[in-house]
Amino acid sequence: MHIDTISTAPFTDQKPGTSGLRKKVRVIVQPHYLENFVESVFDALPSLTGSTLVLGGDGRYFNRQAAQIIIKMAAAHGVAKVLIGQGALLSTPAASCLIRKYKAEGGFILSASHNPGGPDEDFGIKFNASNGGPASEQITNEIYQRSLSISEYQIAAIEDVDIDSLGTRAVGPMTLEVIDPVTDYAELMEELFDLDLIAQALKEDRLSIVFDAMHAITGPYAHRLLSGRLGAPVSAVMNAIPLEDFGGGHPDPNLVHAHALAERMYQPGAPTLGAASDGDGDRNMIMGDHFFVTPSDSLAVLAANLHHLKGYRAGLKGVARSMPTSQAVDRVAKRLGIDAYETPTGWKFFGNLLDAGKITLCGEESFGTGSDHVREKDGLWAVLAWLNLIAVRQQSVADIVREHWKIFGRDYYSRHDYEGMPSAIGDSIMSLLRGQLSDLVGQQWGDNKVAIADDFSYHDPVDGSISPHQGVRIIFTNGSRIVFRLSGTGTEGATLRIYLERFEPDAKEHGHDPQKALADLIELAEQLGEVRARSNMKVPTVIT
Ligand code: VG1
Ligand code: CO
Repeated sequence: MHIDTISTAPFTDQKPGTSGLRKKVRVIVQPHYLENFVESVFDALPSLTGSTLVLGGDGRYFNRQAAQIIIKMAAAHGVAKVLIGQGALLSTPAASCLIRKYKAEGGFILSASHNPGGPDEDFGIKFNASNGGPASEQITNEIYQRSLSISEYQIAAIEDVDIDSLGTRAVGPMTLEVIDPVTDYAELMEELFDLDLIAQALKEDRLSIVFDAMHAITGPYAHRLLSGRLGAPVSAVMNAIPLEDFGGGHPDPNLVHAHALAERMYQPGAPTLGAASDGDGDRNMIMGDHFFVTPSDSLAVLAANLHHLKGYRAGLKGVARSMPTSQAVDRVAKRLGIDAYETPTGWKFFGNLLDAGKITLCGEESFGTGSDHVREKDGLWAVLAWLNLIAVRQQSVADIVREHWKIFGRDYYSRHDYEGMPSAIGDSIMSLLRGQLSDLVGQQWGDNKVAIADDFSYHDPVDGSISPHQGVRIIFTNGSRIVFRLSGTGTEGATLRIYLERFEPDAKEHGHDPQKALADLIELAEQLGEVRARSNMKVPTVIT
C-alpha cells in the first residue's frame, strides 16, 4: 500500500463547537478541508496507531465520501482495525456503544445532528474517545491547535473500498470490518429494558406507539426494535427511510419540526406514546395522547422512576443536567438523597461524571437524555424507557407527568431561540448582559428578586478542570431563572437562546400554558437583554 503525503495549509476555522466541527457542505468539500481536520485528530492522538477505530454517520449528504477519506487516512496512520456500520451508517449512541463494547480507542461520527442536510446544508464530524463519549475540552483544544499549524497529511493511495457488504476485508495492513449498524445496540437495549413486557402490552392493545424517524438515522433502529422486536405495526414508524437530505426537513424533534407527529398526537384516538428522534439519533421528543412532555420534565420523571426498569433496579447513583435545563430533576435527586450535578451545555461534560460512577442518568433541555449505558445521549433509549415505564405503571403519559408534578411541583419551562442573527449582534447582547451582572443582585421586578447573577463557570469535580463563560444566569430568590447563551452548533450567524423557568408548587396551578405562566420572565428577559430590539426580530424563531 502506497501512502501519499499531501502538502496543505491550515484553515483557521476548525474549532469544534458544542458537539464537533459543523460546517456548510460547501466548506467541508473544499480541497484538504476534511483531511486537515482528520489529520489533526491523528496528530493529537498518537495512541490511535495500532488501535481499533469506530466509524459511521447519520447518512446525510457527503457521509459516504467522508467515510472513504477517513478509512484511507486511518490506513495511512497505522490503525489496526476500522469497525464501520454498513453503508457508513451508525447512530451516535450506537457508535458510542460500539466503541465501548469492542474497546476501540475512539471513533469518528459523521453528523451535524439536528441541522439540515444536503448539498446546500450542513455536515459535521466529531471525534469520540475510548470511553465512547465526545472528546474532552482538553483533547478538543489539542486537535484545534494542531489544525492551526498543519502543513501536510497522510492518506493511503488506494481505490474506494467496499463499505456496503458485511464482513471483514484488508485495506493494506489494516482490517476493515463492515458490521450491521443495529445489532449491538439492540442487544444493549435488551439488557436494559423489559422488552417482553412492552411487547405484551402492545399485543393486548394496552399500549400503542408512533415514532417519527424524520428520514434520519433512527429509521433502521426503530424498525428493528419497535416493529421487529416489540411487534408494533410497520406503520408505527413514520419517515423511516434515511435520506441524504432528510426529505428536505429539519431533523430536530420538537413541536415545530416534527409537526406531523405532533398533529397526530392531538387528534382523537392518538396513540399512547408519540416520539421522535433527530438526525443522528441522540435526541428524543416524548408525547402522550394530547400531551407534550418537556425534555426537562422527561428527565425528572425518568429519575423518579428508573428503578422500576430492568437495567436500573439498583437505583441511581446520582443525576446531572446541563445548566440551562430546568431544576425539576434536582427536586427528585433531593428526595432520593442522591447527588445532582450541573454541567455546561453539551454531552462532553457528563463523561467524567459517568466514568467516575457519580451519576447514572443525565440530560439536557434540548431533547437529550441518556444513562451510563453509553456516553452519548440516546434517543431510542429514552423512547424505550418511556414505553417500559408506561407498561409497568399502566398509566397514560399525561397521568404519569401530572402525578409527578403533584409530588414534586411543576417547573414551568420554555426556551426561546432567535436564530441566524448577525454574530456581532449576538455578541453585543451577551456583552450587554455580562456588563449588568454586578448590579443585578438584589434588584426586584414583581415577585422576582435577583439572588444570583453570573456567567456560569463549571468546575469539573473529577479532573478539576474549569470551563468558564458557559452562559449568563439570572437566578431569583423564588427559584425562577433566566439563562442566556449563544449556540455552539450553528453554521451561519449567531443563534441566541433564552431559557426561562418558574417553579409552581401548588397543584391547582399546574394547568397553565407555559408561555403565559412565564410571561413576566419573558418580558424581563427582553428588558435585560434587548434581544428583540437589537436583532430586529419580533418573535423567537423557535419556541420549545
Ligand atoms: C445544542 C443543544 C445542546 C446539545 C447540542 C448537541 O447546542 O443546546 O444541549 O448538547 O446542541 O446536540 P447549542 O450549543 O446549539 O445550544 V446534537 O443532538 O445537535 O448533537
Ligand atoms: Co443529535
